[in-house]
Amino acid sequence: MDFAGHTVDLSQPQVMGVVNVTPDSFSDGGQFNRLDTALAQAERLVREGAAFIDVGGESTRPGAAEVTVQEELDRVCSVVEAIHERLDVAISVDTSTPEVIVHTARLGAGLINDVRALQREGALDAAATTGLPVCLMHMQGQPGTMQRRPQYDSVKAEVTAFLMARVAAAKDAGIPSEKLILDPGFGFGKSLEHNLQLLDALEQLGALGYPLLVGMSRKSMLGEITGRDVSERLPASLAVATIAAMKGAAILRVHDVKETVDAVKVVAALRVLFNE
Ligand code: 7PJ
Repeated sequence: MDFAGHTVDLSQPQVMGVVNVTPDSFSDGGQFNRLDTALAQAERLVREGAAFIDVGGESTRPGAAEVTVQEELDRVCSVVEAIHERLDVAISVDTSTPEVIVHTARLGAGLINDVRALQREGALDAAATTGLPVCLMHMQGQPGTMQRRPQYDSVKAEVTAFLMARVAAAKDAGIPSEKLILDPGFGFGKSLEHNLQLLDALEQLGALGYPLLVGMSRKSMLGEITGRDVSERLPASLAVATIAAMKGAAILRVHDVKETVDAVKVVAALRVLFNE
């Protein structure tokens, strides 16, 4: 698939490295310092083998506060521009905001990664205008409250129905289906059991015919399983990344790129052997 001039082979599992430009990750503030730190982090992740760098300026962690459009533009645009100028990598922008979609596309972004699946007013048209690929993710509820009491009759059926409805909406807006990537949204309005049911059903989600992006790196579901604090979730993150890659995930969104690249190399080697 083409991401603004960067071709990435999605028939093999690829790694997307996360670069957060939210105040919680850059608490000492200052625009230059923030840009510098983000760029250094992106450089390292590319060296470690990331096919994508995902830049996000809105914290979507459970309980996070909302940011204004201007604040999000300020945080994200300079980072996207700097990565585009200096690094040879596909840039993903983790945003739901039409203005951010349009501006970052002009600055070199290659993928729109929207945890709200282009449901914000104007987002479908903004994304269609850019001509870029889009990742549509499922979320139940809103970031501030989504983990309070997530409920489904069948999480697999509901996530599938939601994603197919968003695919239809994207196509209606003029985004061709070849440019769509789907994500069940691990941790976004889901209990541990919901997350595990979705991980188990990943192959069936893949059978919908769209590349899958999955993000489970360091998430609280892994804390629930292992009892580990966020700083000690690398082994569990590698386990779920490996499982997802074996079940056909195309893109693994992670914080620990170097380690995850090794894990997916093992999966890819096995796949070559069996000619899948
Ligand atoms: C995801 C994301 C994810 C996609 C975040 C965190 C929360 N985008 N952005 N999928 N998670 N597509 O990293 O803990 O799972 S932010």
